[in-house]
Amino acid sequence: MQGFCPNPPLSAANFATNMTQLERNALSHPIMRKWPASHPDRLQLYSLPTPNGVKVSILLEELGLPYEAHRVNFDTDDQMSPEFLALNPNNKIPAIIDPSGPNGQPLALFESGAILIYLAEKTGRFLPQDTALRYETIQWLMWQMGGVGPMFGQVGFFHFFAGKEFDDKRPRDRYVAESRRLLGVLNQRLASRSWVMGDEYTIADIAILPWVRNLVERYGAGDLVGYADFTHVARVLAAFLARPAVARGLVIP
Ligand SMILES: N[C@@H](CCC(=O)N[C@@H](CS)C(=O)NCC(=O)O)C(=O)O
Repeated sequence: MQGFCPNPPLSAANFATNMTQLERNALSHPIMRKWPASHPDRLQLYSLPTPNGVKVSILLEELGLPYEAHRVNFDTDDQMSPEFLALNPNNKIPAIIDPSGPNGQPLALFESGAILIYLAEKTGRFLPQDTALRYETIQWLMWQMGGVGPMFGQVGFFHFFAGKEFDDKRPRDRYVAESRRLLGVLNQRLASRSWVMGDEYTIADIAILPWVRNLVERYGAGDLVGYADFTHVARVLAAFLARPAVARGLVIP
């Protein structure tokens, strides 16, 4: 499997007497050199509490799966290190290694949407079993991945991060308008529902709501996008943030 190498494992944990072959395979990944696994039998998460990162930590907390979280520090460009790039050549968090993936083999995975689907399918939770409802959930998850994440992220750049210094406000305004449009779509969807999929809380909520929180609370773009108009979004975000697993996941790792 690409990314796995035959180098001798470096962690002392490798020499634990009752280690399975599976755990040895997972430990041979280059990323283990920089972030050694204390519990190689557990799912390994490489992340940071950003809106994309917390999607996975929140789902893991909701699932109660045993896992080990490693912090990928952007201040020291950890995401550009050869060890991290061996797991995600796209230099972005979150990424995981599941030592007991499909067919009992380790599975390395990046892209938060793919990780959410994988974990939901592995556990049979937070993704409806019914085929049509399952695709509807994935549809909203993809809506977040293709729309909400990139657009809200650009609002963050042009309003909160370095781009706020730019005199020309046209790029900012373009992303603000698109973000407002997306919030309107979500508001309409939630007008008659408790969660994106109705009564059932799913990975679509776990993908979308951390981005809404970030836009308003971290980027401080609430007034800019007219957040006060989106009362259904605000109601559902409050319900989301009240979940104990969400509160825990938001600060991991
Ligand atoms: N589509 C990706 C986006 C991941 C992403 O943009 N991660 C950001 C943090 S939220 C990151 O790692 N940035 C570091 C960099 O670009 O160097 C996903 O959903 O996993």
